[in-house]
Amino acid sequence: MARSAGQILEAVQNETMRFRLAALLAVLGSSYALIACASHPGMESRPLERQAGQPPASTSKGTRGEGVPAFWIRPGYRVELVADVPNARFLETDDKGNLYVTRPDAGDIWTLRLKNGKWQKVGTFTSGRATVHGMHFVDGWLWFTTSGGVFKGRDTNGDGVADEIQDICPEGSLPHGGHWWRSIFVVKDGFFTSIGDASNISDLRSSDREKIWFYSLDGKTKRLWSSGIRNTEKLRYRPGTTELYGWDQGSDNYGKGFGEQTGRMQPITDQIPPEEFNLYVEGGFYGHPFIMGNGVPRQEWLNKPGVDIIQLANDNRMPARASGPHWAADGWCWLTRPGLGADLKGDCLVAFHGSWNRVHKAGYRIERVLIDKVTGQPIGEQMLVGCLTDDERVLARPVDCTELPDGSILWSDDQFGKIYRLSLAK
Ligand SMILES: [Ca+2]
Ligand SMILES: [Ca+2]
Repeated sequence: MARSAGQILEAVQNETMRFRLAALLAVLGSSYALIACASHPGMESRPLERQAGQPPASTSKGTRGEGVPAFWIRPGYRVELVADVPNARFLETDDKGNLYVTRPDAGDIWTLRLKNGKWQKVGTFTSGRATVHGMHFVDGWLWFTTSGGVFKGRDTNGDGVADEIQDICPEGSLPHGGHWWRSIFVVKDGFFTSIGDASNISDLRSSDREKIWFYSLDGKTKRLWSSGIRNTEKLRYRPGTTELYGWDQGSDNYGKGFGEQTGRMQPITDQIPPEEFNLYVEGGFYGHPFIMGNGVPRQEWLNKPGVDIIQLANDNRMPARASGPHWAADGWCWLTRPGLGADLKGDCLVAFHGSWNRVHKAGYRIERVLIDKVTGQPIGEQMLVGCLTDDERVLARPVDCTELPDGSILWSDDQFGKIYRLSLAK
């Protein structure tokens, strides 16, 4: 049957419509394919997120001294560059105006003094001590650790070089390797030191590792203080109390067993576990390697002989505060003076070294932890200095912070070998 002109026109229109529909479906199909790929392992992880807590650079309203990179600085604060010290790790001051800086790679401790607004090296306190790290100055002695020992030294003629050093725990008497950053905190009748996990999540319950020990002052006897820690690099009492606090670094690659692609697509590991600000009580168990952060079990320990995960979870003491995932809390200090503002006195400052086990970097900052003035509990956090750019470039890796007599703060950066001073802007 012959078709009318109208029928032919309709057929052509239908064909055109079918073609358009097919084209539209093709476009939709490829879009769907793109969406599907984007949520599939092997493709990119989620875009740079603000939930990591890094505010945009444009909101930085603090002030910077000469030579200070484009840090994010909270309004009302100032950061100045005050020393160049390659591999600067932990910081400690004494009662004579000296600043000590450990350099574990070089194996020495530098002594610096303030001259014309800069901290300048006056001597090498001690050398030949690979992995030298934690320090505490008490009653004229600088106590310090290596991975394998605990020592104390003093400079009797003021040249910044130790004239006497005593072995408290001789080199090699503490376990080397793994998390080797040995803490030291000296009190009236002894000292605390911590020994971390040898790797990521080892069951080392029957060894000296993953524990905080309390030693007699001569190092000859020790007793267990706390267990279930992974890597706590610094311990201190909360001012005016004998509450022993420390930051413990959470474990890595939690999501790997669920099928994540490490470094590319790890949405579980990126968020879990948090870093822990722990109140370490005698006899307390803090979960590692079985229980993470706020009570999350690691799946690797399910149905393992000798591992009663429910009992371990029941025994676990929760963090006083759980902070950002993989932010890597190294050193920290209490604010005992009102130098950063009257309302900060009694708070804690933390140097977050920054993540390696996240797709997008996080941490890399000096953070204030607010302490409730009535209860003494940590109740919140606030970034004072951020060391990542908007596009995740690293401007510094903070390691430790310490309070000066005027209440300002010195903090170290081991990536670029700098020491900065944080103070109220004038
Ligand atoms: Ca000397
Ligand atoms: Ca814990």
